[in-house]
Amino acid sequence: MKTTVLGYPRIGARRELKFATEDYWAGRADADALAKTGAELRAAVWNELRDAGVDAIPSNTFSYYDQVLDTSVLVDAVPDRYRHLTGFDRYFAMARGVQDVPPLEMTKWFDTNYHYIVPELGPGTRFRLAEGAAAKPLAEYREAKALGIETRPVLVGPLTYLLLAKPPADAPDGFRPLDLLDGLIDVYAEVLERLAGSGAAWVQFDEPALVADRTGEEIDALARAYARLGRLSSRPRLMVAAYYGTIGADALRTLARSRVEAVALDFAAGPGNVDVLASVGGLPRKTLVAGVVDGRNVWRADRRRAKAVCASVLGLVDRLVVSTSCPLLHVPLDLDAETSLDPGVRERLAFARQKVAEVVALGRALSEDAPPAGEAPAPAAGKVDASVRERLDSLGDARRGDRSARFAAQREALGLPDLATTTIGSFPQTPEIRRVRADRRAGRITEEEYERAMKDEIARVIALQEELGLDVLVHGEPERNDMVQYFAEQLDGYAATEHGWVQSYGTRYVRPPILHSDVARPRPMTVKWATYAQSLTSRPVKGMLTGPVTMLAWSFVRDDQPLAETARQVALALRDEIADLEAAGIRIIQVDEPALREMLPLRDADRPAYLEWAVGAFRLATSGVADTTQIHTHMCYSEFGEIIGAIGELDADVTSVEAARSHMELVSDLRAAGYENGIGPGVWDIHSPRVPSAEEMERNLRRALRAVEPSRLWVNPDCGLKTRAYPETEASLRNLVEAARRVRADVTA
Ligand code: THG
Ligand code: ZN
Repeated sequence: MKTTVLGYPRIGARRELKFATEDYWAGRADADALAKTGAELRAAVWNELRDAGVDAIPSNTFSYYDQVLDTSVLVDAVPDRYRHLTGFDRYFAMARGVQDVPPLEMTKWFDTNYHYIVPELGPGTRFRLAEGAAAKPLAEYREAKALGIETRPVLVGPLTYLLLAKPPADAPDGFRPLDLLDGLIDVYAEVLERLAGSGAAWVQFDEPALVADRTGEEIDALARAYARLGRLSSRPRLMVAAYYGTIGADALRTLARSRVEAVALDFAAGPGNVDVLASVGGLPRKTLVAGVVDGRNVWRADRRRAKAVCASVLGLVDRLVVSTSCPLLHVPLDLDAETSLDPGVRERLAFARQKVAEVVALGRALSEDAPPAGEAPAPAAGKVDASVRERLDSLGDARRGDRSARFAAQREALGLPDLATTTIGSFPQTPEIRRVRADRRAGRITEEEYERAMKDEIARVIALQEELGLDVLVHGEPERNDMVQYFAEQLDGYAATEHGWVQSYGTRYVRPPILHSDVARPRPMTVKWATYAQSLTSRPVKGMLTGPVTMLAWSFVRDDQPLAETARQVALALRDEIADLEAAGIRIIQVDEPALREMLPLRDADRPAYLEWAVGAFRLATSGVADTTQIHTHMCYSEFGEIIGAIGELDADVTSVEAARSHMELVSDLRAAGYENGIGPGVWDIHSPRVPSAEEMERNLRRALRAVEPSRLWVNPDCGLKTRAYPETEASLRNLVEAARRVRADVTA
């Protein structure tokens, strides 16, 4: 049976793309040097896939920043503010902005931890095929061909591209990017004709938008788009890939009736695809590209299960091709690069390189002439911790007592003023702090020296906050790199990688930890730092933790038990940590859930169940404390939409949110959704180096006071300060405290 993969990591084994790009940005290297690194990385991937024995090799899966941005450049959807620039400078300006020109918006790609650059499409947008290197799918196809490798160019599908786009702020009401479909199809048609002219036999259109709920109108657009492309007299064969979930029956029926020659479905994230396929009568006369090797997670494939899926759909299609479930963009490149993984964990894992080998092996095993082979054993399951399971069984559904009783108890115990001031947790991570952490990792300093340096930094940050006059202090988190990584390193059941980088956006990558077994907390994780900070001041110091949902969202998670169960195990570890913090005299504890919204399922029907376990896990973590202990949470986005009701259900005593850019609207939105506890709408947008004036923050606070009483209004920046520098941090916090004082004087007068 033939084999393919839908895409491959593009960043290089040693993150060559990151360093080449950042060198270009810093002026340390020119455009030719960056282009040369790009060409080397592309050639390495094509050669690797060919040598591994993959039958159909994709191209145009490379990107200097993001494949959606590449598409905008391909079809010349370039807003006027970037048109004075050319080449890489135009491209990167769209992604990151330049002096006075803001970048395009960036947002999360479906339910992954990858972020794309949002196309800005208005009524005036005129699509046109770009020339030269900007016509990237053509250029890459020819580049591979010149190396003797035949490839299948990958394009962002027209429907998905338009559904991900947003109109500019000045577009007339009612305008939708989808209105631009016909013009976009003209350009895609030209791309197909040129690819055919160059000899391309196939193209792949990525349409992950088809695994979310779609309206009848959107399905009509899908039908129209592929009908027009299908009718072209000179074109490659068309494969439409719908990954990250189960395709809608109406979408699949539309594709089944179209002239598209192949459909790729995701049998890892979308087990429902077998039924949908049967319900529409299969894909007679078409090829099914069966995504049976999970492209989103790091587990070795269960060969028997993969074969069973293939067998169950064989009769429904004309031809079957074995594939990964989605592009391999979301997994690290190579397990062999890891030297210190526990062998019991390692044998359960497969990264991108290993997944390619799995696809090839499956293809061979499924070939009719393959000799019957001894079945590889199914991958082992995670280690069970009986005491964790027993405790979780006995805890059941945990929640805190009456919220107004808690409010009164905390007023009394903490003695905080109205409009209490605080920060979100981290303080600037100076080069010196990063160096101390690196020195410790490399063994250049002793554990005592490391601890001394961290304590000195904590003391400095506490003194600064006292001097600024903040009411609730933080220790500043100098000991933490990535917060999820920091906690994962200290929990049983989690493994860390050395080189397992995955692109998050542009040149920013993360190394998600691997949650492989039952989670337990062998010892306290943050108590030492928090109590040291508290020993230096009489004001309350907040303990800082990362919530269960975020701990899962930014990790590779087990697939041998429901996510909800894993979430409860993480929650139990946090519950114990919170109990230890409380016992050590920490009176306020913040449990951040920045990823609560990110994990929201793509389909409406799946959302209530998700929110139920997500909220339940948060409550399990936070409900063990006395009424006098105050629980805070923090979320870093301004569009709450679907989850606004769930915020109230979390039942934190105080919730801080990003609100600086939306002018405090969120405060009344939260109240309208029934949220009655404390609110800290960020009054300083920390994503920009700008120092907001006291007057500006004062205005924001007065606006917020229209929806919330002074005793429940908190004054804080809208996110942690680790990416900021000290000069703007001090100046902004000084203004923040001043703004709170002025408004407080008025409301208490
Ligand atoms: N942690 C994790 N996932 C995340 C975020 C996070 N996903 C969403 C959002 N935050 C993504 N944002 C970033 C921001 C910065 C970086 C990565 C993702 C970053 N990475 C460093 C780099 O690529 O140079 C490496 C960091 C490191 O050494 O670990 O700066 O906060 N898990
Ligand atoms: Zn934040």
